[in-house]
Parts: sequence; C-alpha cells; structure tokens
Amino acid sequence: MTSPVTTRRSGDIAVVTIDNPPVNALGHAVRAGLATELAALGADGTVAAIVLTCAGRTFIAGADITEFGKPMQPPGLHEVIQQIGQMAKPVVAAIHGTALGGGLELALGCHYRIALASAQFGLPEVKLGLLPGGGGTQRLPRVLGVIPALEIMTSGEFIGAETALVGGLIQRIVPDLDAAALAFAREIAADRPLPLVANDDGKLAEARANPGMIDEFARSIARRSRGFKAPAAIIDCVKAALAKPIAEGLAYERERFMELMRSPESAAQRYAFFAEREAGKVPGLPSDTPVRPIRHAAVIGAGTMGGGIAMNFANAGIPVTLIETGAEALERGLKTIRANYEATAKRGGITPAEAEARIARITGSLKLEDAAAADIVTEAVFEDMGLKKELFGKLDRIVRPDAILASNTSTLDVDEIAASTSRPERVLGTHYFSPANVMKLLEIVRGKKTEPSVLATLMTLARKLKKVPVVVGVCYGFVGNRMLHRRSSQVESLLIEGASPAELDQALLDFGFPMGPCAMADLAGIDVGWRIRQGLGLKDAVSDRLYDAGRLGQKTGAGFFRYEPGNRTPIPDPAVDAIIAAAAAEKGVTRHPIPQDEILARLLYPMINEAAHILEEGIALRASDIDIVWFYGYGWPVYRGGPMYWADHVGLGTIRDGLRKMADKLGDARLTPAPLIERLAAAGQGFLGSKA
Ligand code: T1G
Repeated sequence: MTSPVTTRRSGDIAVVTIDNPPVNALGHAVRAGLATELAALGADGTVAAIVLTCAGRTFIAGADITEFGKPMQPPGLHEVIQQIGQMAKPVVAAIHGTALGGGLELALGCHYRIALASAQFGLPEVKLGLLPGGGGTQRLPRVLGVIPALEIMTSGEFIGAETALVGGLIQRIVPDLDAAALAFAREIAADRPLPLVANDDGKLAEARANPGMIDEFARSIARRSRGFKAPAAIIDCVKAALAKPIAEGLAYERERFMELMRSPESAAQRYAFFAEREAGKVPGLPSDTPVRPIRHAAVIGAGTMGGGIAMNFANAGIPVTLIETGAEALERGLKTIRANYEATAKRGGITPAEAEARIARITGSLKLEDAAAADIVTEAVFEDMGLKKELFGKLDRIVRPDAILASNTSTLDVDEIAASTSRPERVLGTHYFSPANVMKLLEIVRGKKTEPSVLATLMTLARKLKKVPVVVGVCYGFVGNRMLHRRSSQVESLLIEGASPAELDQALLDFGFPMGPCAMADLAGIDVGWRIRQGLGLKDAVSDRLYDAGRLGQKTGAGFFRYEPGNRTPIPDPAVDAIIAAAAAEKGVTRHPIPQDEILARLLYPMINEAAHILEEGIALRASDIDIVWFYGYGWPVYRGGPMYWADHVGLGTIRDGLRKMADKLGDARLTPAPLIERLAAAGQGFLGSKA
C-alpha cells in the first residue's frame, strides 16, 4: 500500500506532504508515514529545514475518529510530536483549510506555523466528548494564554488566521502556501535555538499569578457545560499545565483523555458526529444531481418564524423580500429583525457594519407580486390549510416557472399544499424551528412529487444557511413534532395521576434537556397548543383549564408556572396544583406520587414508539436521522446519543415491556409497542442495527 505521506526536495528544503482524503485525518498510516519520513530527513545532512503540508482541501482535521474505540496502533501522535521536538533542524507547518484537533496539536509541536488568510484553527474535541489529547491542553495555553485557550478548547469553535497571527499561534499569513513555505523555511533555516512552544511558559505567568482566574472561567461556562464531562477535564488539564512541568502535564492530559475516550458520553457524541454526516446523504439522490443557484429569496409572513427565516437568507448573503399583508405587521417584523441584529452586534457576534449589511439585504413589501423574481419562496403564514392552499395558488401564478415554493408548515400535508399549484414537483416543506435564525435543524419535507433537483437544491441551500438538513416524508407533524405529540399526551395523564409540573420538568432537566415540557409549553404559548387541539378536535383536561383561566404562559406571566415580570424562571404556582386537582377529581382519579424514573419512561418511551412507526412508514430515512432531529430541534442532550441511540442502550426489550405496561395501565392502544420494536426486541437487536 502506498504511504499517504511523501517527500519532495527543493534544494536543501524537504517538503513532506500528507495526502489522506477527505480531510487528511491522522490515521495510523499517516502517523507511521510521518515518523518514517521525519526520521530519514532528520538524519539527512543535506536537509536544512522541513515543510509539513497537506494535499487536498485542508490541512489535518484531527485524529481519525473512525479509529477511536479500537486498539491504538503505534506510533501515536505523541511520539510523532516528540520526534519533531527532538529534531536538530526546523519543521514548518504550512496550513490551509482547517487545522483541527490532532492536526493543530501536530502544528503546535512544529517549530513554526504559517497559513493562508482563509485558514481556520480549532481544538473541537470537546464536541466529541473528548479533550485535546495530543498536547493541546499544555501547548495552546502557552501560545495564546490561559483564557483564550480555554475558550477555544471548551467551546470547540474555530478561530481565523488573523486572530491566530495576533495571538502568536502562527508566525505569518501568506498569499500562496507552496512558494511562501519554501521561502519561509529558507529564511529561518539557520535560526537557533529552534523555538518550541513546550519550552516557553511566558503566557502562563498571568494565570499563575492569579489562580482564581480559571475558576472564574469555569463558573462562566457552567450553564452551557451542564451534563458534559469534557469541559471540566479540559480545565483540570490546564490547571495541570500551570502546576506541573510539561512532561508531567502531558502525562496527566493523556490519562484524562483515555478516561473520556472510555466514557459513554464520548461514545454517544462520536456517534452523533457521524450521524450528522449521514443525515446529509439521501439514498437515490446522487451527489451530481443538478442544483439550482439561489440568488434571491422571498418570505411570506413577517411574524416570528418569517422574520427568522428571512434573517437566515440575509446571513448567508442572499437578498430576500419579506412580504406581509399589513403595513403594521410588516413594520413590526422589520423592527424585530433590526433589534435582533443590533443585539448580536452589541454582544460582539457580528460587527455593526455587518449587521447593517444584513438588514439591507432584507426588503419589506406589501405586494405578493414582489416575489416574482425569487428563486425560492418560503411561506410562513398562519398554520391553516385553507390559507396556505390559497396562498400557494396565488404564488403559482406569480413566480417564475422554475422557482421553488416551500412551506414552513410544522404539521400540515405538504402534498395537499402542492396540489394547489401547477408545479407540485417544485413544492416541498422546509420546517424551521423557533427561533428560526438560531435553531440549526431544518426538516426538509419531501412531497410525493418533489423532484430530485429541488431536493438537492434545498440540501445545498440548507448548508449555506448553516442548517443541519434532515429529509423527512409527509405525515402529520413529520418526525419531531409527531414524536413530541406522544410525549405531550403523557404530560396530561401524568399530571392527573399525581405528578406536578415541576416534577415533570425536573425529570427531563436531570436527563439533560435544557427545558422541561411544561416550561416549554409556557414558552410556546398555552394558546398555541389549544388552537392545534381545537383543529384536531382533541381535549386536554389540564391545558384547556389553563387556557380558560387565561394562563397562556410566559406571555401572560402565568401558565403551568408563574413568572416574575421580565424573568423567564418558572416558579411553581399552587393555583396550578388546584387546577390539576380539579381536573383529576372530575376524572375520578386519586392522585399519588410518581417516581422520577417512571416519569422519564412515561415521557420518553411513547415518543420512541412513535419513532418506530415513523421508521416503519419510511417517514425518516434512517434511525440516526431521528436522533439528529432531536439534537438540533428539541434539545435532546447529545451526550445521550438521541432517542434511538438511547433506546438501544436501554434495550428494546425493556422499552417494549415498559410500553406494554403503560398500554395496559392507561388503556391507550397508541402505546402498544410498534411491530418494529417487537421484532427487534425479539431478535435482541436495536434500531441502529447493533445487538441491543
Ligand atoms: N476523522 C475521520 N473522518 C473525518 C474526520 C476525522 N477527524 N473529519 C471529517 N471526517 C470525514 C467525515 O465523516 C466525512 O465523511 C468527510 O470527512 C467530510 O467531512 C488527539 C483526539 C473538517 C470542518 O473534531 O469538523 O484530533 O461522510 O462532511 O462539512 O486531540 O469534518 O464523506 O464519509 O464534515 O467540509 C478532532 C472533525 C478529532 C474535526 C470539514 N477533529 N471534522 O467539514 O465536511 S479528535 C474534529 C470536522 C482529535 C486529538 C483528538 C469537519 C471539517 P463522509 P464533512 P465539511
């Protein structure tokens, strides 16, 4: 097998190139190839300096994640970095694309780093439930200082070349990597001593003099790190960098790294990494399916969803026309958009100039005809079938024949909407999640007649809008909302039987959700749920009473909980306990305490059962897509792997038995285990194909 690492000479400079597509991951062959080439070049007296570079679209994007969980084959990354550290001639890392994880750690082990202006740098291991295990926790603080290093390692976010240069992470930004790398290597070839990050503690001094600094940082990230093990381990490693000599710090880092590697949380997060990439692949939609360019968009409806959707297009540089029926509603919508951008600029998320540029890309209009030039028109009007069909009929006569018509419906039949046009093949659903400019999930609802190029166009557009696309079929509530309905229906029966809103919410908060079902209903609005139930002819003994009592949630300061003015913290309210007790009495139910694990099973098993039906019906392409929907749309904690992954770890036999008990107890046939669960449980298998 040819090595993915080769060397070419340019006079006394050796250029070592890694070519391991798609992202030059540091798999075994790369590590072994590097060790071999470096050993030879180290011993070659005709070589004055070495350039380390990568072929293809990027520098090394990290260790090879597919090798995790398998026995590690030597040499390890540490050994390769140590080898560079012991060389008597300089090694220059020449960086393009992304230098991530082990890739950045290898570069930090080199004597110099240069990069293109478009290069990005990061240690995103925390997103895999890991820490930078190739010396990153010891070297990055020595280069950037403790707090900037901690921010990069605990957020997993990337920094640009300019920030890297200012911080001292790279020595130069260059226009043309190959030529500049050779020139740079010649320039420094004779410089001694050879600079190594490991030998320079200068930037640790401030933190050593101010030991509280790291604890203060830890407090500042406590909320977003809730439930994750890796951030705290990263902080411990940086504390070790302050307290120990680097060799001991590296050994400590290794130990903590292996501890996380063995953890179920990291296994779940690594599963999520590949599941997200899998969700982007649609069987039967070849990667060369023609995609049409989206140069101009239109959004109908300037309410909360419409405004957020318009911002997505503006953020991606696509001019968008935001169309409303009334001047007041339009003005309100545009005002909200401006306020959102100004708030982001105030927080430093974007510059004020960039905020103005994005606002300028959004044009308000009161005329549907102004959608005529759009490549895609997204409708975000009231959730009513009659209204949507009428609108699509009108749009069909206004927009260009090749334009795409998309509905942001969160529940309705996209095929029925498409049938109200002469172009059902160019109609589909694009279900954004509120707030639409923030939530990453985009359920792309493929209609019976949606043509492949329209689907491919939306998959590409979704990535441009920085969304995670998941293709789903047409049914009531698609994947996410359909499962959520099953959970919501358990909320009512659990409250009637004896649980309090606080107990229900605590069960999901302790599980790792950012919010419980009752607080979520208060945020969305009790009236929203009431209107949907009215439309479906359904009743909810508790929520209907809240609605009748004018307790519409946060917007009225009271719902399942009460809220202090200007504060979103849910406060248990005895008035609600009385409402629930009255509903239970009317049903002749004697309320009793319900243990938390039973509450959790009652909330999660029914939605997993619904997911099994969704898979059986082909509404979701694969089980892991359902997990992606719940990560990015409903706040399922990624370190638990998503409902399908979690169900497999609980065991489908246990889920089946739990559902059977619930179905018997509640007399609710919808809780009868789905045939897929029966089949897989009987075979000892899981949703994800593995042995349960
Ligand atoms: N290992 C193996 N495969 C990888 C990979 C990796 N590190 N990164 C990407 N791939 C595959 C991916 O599955 C997909 O495959 C293809 O490459 C394109 O990826 C010791 C322990 C680099 C920003 O966490 O963030 O180093 O689906 O679709 O959108 O401390 O990939 O085509 O078959 O995502 O252009 C740390 C992970 C590892 C970075 C490119 N590194 N990668 O994004 O393409 S842990 C990371 C990314 C580590 C050390 C530790 C992104 C990207 P397929 P893609 P993209």
